[in-house]
Amino acid sequence: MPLVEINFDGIVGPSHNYAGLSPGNLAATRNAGATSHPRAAALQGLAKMRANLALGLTQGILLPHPRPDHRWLAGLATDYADAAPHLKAQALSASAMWAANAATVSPAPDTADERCHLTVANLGTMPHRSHEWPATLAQLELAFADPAFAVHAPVPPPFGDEGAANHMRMTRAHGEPGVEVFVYGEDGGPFPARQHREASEAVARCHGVTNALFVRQSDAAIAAGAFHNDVVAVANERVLFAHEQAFADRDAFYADLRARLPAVEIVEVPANAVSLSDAIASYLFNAQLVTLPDGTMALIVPSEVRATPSAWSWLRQHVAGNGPIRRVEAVDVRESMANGGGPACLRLRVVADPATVDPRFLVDAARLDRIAAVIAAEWPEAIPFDAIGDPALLARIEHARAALLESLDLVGLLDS
Ligand code: SUG
Repeated sequence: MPLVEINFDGIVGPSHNYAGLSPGNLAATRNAGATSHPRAAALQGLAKMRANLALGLTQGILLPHPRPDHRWLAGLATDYADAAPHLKAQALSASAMWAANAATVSPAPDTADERCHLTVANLGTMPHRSHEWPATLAQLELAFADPAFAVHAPVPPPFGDEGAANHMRMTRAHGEPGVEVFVYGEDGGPFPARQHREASEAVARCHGVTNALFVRQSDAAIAAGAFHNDVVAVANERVLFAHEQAFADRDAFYADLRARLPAVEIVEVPANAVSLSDAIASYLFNAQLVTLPDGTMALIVPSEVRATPSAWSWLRQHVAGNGPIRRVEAVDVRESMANGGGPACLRLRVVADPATVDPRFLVDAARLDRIAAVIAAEWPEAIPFDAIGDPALLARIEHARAALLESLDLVGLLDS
């Protein structure tokens, strides 16, 4: 079977809540203290996967992590009952749902040894995300155990690595060699730059990427709330869809890209059509740009784009014209969006032969139905912020995850 793009979506965990843990992520800080709806959140994620299957795309899943993370708390010489409130919230976060931050992926055609390499992200900048990597590593080692893959442990701190959210792979077609664009930020603005150049370079070396570009994110984008590059740019095959103010030196970047991939099509949205602030509020670029089975491209956007007049009217004009995006699908992932996670954040792209992936991590409509039934029965309906320390809630969260792993024949992951 040829190499295809598989989107692995993180299933929203039963502890999904709004604790405002990510400075620089405007949606998350704005919604701090709100009541979350884990069941609706997870079902919205499943509906997105169902819609992608209906478009003819190949779909995979990644599972919620054990929460609260007792192992992490033990490393801090405490336990959940005694932990300070901020540690409680950090230990309970369901942030592993944003699978674009799970790892950086270099497909086989891009690497020196022609294996698909995955490096788990250390997510070292935000405390609540810094303890995701051991459970991510365990899952990826299981899902990608085939010799077609090489799964690597994270780059060591202090070099922050946020995974595929700061990485764009461009190529004429998924199965052909590509240019890998690693986007990093520089500290100095009001919010942390989460992706460090040293980490991007280490990942590229570790993967044996033969054609890598290192591009600096603009300070203006980070300051406006683009805490990851995928909030202001997305690429698929030969198409780069980006905001005019996404990169520090866009002319140099575009020239490098054109030299390495002459077929590249750059679709740039000017700031006078969609401001950075509208781009970030709507998550226009945090979209899944995908190639459909007929070879045309579709953009899967959050429904918030439809509610943002500048972004929606730009998209309508593009589709009516001759641009490469031929179709737009809006999906409702509102619960995730309220924590700053759009459709693109929820998925990790892996270009591979699906036959080499552990089938327990791939889904069809019937398997999604089974997952939906567990979620409907077990996930908490709502988590008011002040319930975060409630022992009954914790027991429910742990039981819900165990029920899901059991139904997917993945109980081996219970403790990791
Ligand atoms: O890291 N939100 C995530 C959102 C990640 C989005 N991912 C991509 N852009 N690829 C983050 O900021 C909020 C959790 C809280 O505040 O409780 C959070 O972690």
